[in-house]
Amino acid sequence: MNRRSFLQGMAGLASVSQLPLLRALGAVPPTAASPGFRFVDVTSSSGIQFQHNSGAFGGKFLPETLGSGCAFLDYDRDGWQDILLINGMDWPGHKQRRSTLRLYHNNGNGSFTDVTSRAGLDIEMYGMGVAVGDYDNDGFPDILVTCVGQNRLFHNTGKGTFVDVTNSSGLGKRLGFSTSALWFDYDRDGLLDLFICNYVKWSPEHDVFCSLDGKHKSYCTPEAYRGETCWLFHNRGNGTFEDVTASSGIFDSSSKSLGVAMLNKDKDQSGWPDLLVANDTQPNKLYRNQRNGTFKDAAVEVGLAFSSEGKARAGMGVDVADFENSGRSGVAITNFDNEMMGLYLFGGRTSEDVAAQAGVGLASKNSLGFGCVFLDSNLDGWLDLAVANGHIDETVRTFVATWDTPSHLCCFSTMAKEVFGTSPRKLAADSNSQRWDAD
Ligand SMILES: [Ca+2]
Ligand SMILES: [Ca+2]
Ligand SMILES: [Ca+2]
Repeated sequence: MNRRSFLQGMAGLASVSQLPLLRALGAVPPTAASPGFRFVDVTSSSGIQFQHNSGAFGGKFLPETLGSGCAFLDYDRDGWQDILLINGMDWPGHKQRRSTLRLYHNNGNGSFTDVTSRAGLDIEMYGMGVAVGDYDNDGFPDILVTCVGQNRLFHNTGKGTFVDVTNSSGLGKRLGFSTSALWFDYDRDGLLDLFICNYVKWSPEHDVFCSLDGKHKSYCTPEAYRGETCWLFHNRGNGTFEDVTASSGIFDSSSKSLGVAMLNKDKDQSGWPDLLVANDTQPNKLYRNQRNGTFKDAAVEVGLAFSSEGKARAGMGVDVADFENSGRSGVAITNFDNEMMGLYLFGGRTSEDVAAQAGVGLASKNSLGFGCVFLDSNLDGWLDLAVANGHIDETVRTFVATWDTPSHLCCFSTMAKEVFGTSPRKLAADSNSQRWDAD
């Protein structure tokens, strides 16, 4: 069943008043055991006032269903992690307000100050994601913002400001619907290269009419659009990048990519990094680094491309970590509702999806997952998994009881021991983790 037929199927079910059946089938939030700690929302008390603008005006443009990313970065190198929040903007012809990304400086006392204008980032763009990396090795982190339209590269001057170097760096004159991006040094020359995920071929002029009821417009699933290749840019070391998408073997115009994560086989991160790309309604990719500037997709052989039923799921977010503390990598990939998350463990040349055994499968089946991250939320030495859930279309509210799905925090501490039978081995507290309040 594809996403559209699922949504239409749900519409059909609801039209014969079977919502109680949906609830009985498990479309209710799973009960959560107390993790033994609490998160407290300090957004407003810390001085952060941010509202995301998707530009939605009723036209139901596809990019409104995604976005947007954010990053912790210490842009001024004062030892305190600052916050960057990416934003969209109003669509052409429907301009009502100005909205930009926001950079918040960490004051070191639990509060933040909006320094967007001061930093030179008060620029409108339809932002989607962000990747932070020091591409010129001057010690100051630089910012790549993925966009609908033209992606933007901002060089950190080291004086609290940024300069848009998109065109001079060679990243200009490329319009797309970019989503996630990753800085990584695939050829190990000491210079960060740039991988950018693209979703589908879409523009306001080529928007497709999709409808759940045959009358009113709804958001299309990606199946309505052709895919688009991801991009790989090699860092030349002189402030410019070379597009090596084709020569590196990355080119694939069938992909509809939303998430990317680096997979490093060596624990000390000194190896040749591979890439994992989560694709929406298309097979996921595992780009194996051939150590000669090229990559080879091994997702099908390894068993990451499809679900265990052989279906391409709606891959969204992806994260990689050794969540077993066993020395082997694990991968989490979020998917659409009515699809479980993928939770893969590598063993030899293949991987196994252990989502169901690990308790993540059923817990995630009725929710639509977007971003996900492994984190040790209670510092017990075991990585937990946090998943941001949502939905793409408020029309679904009528049909699906889990429209307002809460985000998931799945505690793997218990699972690793009980399900995988591994002996508890504590990880040292990660001094490099991004703790903004330094406690
Ligand atoms: Ca700082
Ligand atoms: Ca830099
Ligand atoms: Ca490099």
